[in-house]
Amino acid sequence: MTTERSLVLVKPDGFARGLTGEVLRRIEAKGYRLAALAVTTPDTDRLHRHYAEHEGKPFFEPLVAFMSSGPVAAVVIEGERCIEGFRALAGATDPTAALPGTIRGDLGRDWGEKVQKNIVHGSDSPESAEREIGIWFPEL
Ligand code: DAT
Ligand code: MG
Repeated sequence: MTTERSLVLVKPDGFARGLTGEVLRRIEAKGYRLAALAVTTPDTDRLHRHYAEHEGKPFFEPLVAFMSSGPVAAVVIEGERCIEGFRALAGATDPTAALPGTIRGDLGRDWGEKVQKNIVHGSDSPESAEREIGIWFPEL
């Protein structure tokens, strides 16, 4: 058994479209537990820390601007290999290329040159998950 935690975000596009429930439904239907849940409009300082690995890339500032444009749902999920499992549920980064059956493939579409709307974020490794959970839920 490898019980893990992962940090999931329902991004401003998904939140504004009322897809938070649908994302949570898929997480729970898979069998992962919700360990923490908060709705917040993140400030740019938090997003610079969250996306530190992408600092300096051409899409970094547009990404931070998009992510701070409205409320997001921040969720800590728990379960057996849930980091890899949620990434599989989310699908490929580009929602047009993401396979049907995935969150991004079923529900996403828009991938502009600057603003990317791919509905969800999910941690990509145990190290990222613990780092990101610390940014969004310092009390955990
Ligand atoms: P993921 O969210 O699938 O983990 P990532 O960590 O590589 O993808 O990138 C974080 C976010 O940045 C991604 O959800 C959307 C945006 N992004 C990534 N690559 C991009 C690119 N080449 N052009 C524009 N935006 C990009
Ligand atoms: Mg990533």
